[in-house]
Amino acid sequence: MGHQIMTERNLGLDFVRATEAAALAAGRLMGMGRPEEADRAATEAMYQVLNALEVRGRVVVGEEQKLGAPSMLSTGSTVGRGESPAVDVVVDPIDGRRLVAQGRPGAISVVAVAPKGNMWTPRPAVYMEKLVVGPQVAQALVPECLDAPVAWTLALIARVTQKAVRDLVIFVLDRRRHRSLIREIRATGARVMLRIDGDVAGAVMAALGDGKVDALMGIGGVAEGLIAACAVKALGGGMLGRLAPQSEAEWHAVEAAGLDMKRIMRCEDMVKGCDLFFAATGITDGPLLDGVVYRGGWAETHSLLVRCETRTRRFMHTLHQLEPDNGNSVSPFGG
Ligand code: VTB
Repeated sequence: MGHQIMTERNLGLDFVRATEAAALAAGRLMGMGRPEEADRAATEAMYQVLNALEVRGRVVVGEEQKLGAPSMLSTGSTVGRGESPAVDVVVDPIDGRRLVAQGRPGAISVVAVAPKGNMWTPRPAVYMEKLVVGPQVAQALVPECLDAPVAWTLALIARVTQKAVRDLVIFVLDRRRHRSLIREIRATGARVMLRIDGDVAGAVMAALGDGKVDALMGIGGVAEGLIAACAVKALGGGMLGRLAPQSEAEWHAVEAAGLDMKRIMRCEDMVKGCDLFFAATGITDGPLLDGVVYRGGWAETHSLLVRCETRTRRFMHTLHQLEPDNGNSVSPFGG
């Protein structure tokens, strides 16, 4: 059974090497103003590690639709050299490539993995609406929260966490489409954490429930949404999601594919069961994870690996020996 195989071998530890490799490759391009190049380097490094694993993996949703170019980790790509276990993977070699290119905080590399068939396949959708909260609020989260006035949802979060509304911090992507959302949040007195990219990290911070970020709200990428659902589930947080096409072409493609745009999904609708791992490595320093540091022959990474079944959260600080000539990791597979 996939379930036992996944946990017996603790696949998560294999997968965190993929996010480390991607971060080590992307970190070299921090602040260089070349987002596509950073993305290519991270994707290639991640692919190499994933492809060397003893799994039969399939990427359920890539970012090619949004980025307009296919990669080795596009939707439907296969990874791994094993026959089993058969797994679904969802990856984002860089969540926040503009953050990397501009040397801004908060870029991370992420992977989530579950037994084959357990992940929602939202293709050809590109955008979705998301609401993420921590474990304390998860039980109180109701589908109405997605359509209710923001003040109502924030009052609910405040009540459950025993905070005042003005104590709350809400993560929102800085986009024109979020203007009225941001206005509504501010009108309640709650505070807004605006970021130009990186809503997977925002979702993870909200789901951690440590009180620093109380919720994530707004519309972001579908791939990031599915990864977030995996992370949130593994962390015991709560999430609501709904497809939110941002162009006529996307709307028609989603409709033609028979996907339900009205359906409000919870984590369980996006990823089944709890045989699930989420791994993330910091690329640039951020509130969730520190970024990559290079020191001549060595590089340091900081990662988070969450296993859903046991809710174990491993925070890993790893030293990687680098090749003297090219400054890459000694092992092409991330050490
Ligand atoms: C978000 C953000 C990502 O895409 O999901 C965003 O977290 C949504 O798309 O880092 P738009 O940028 O088109 O608004 C990213 O920015 C990655 O592309």
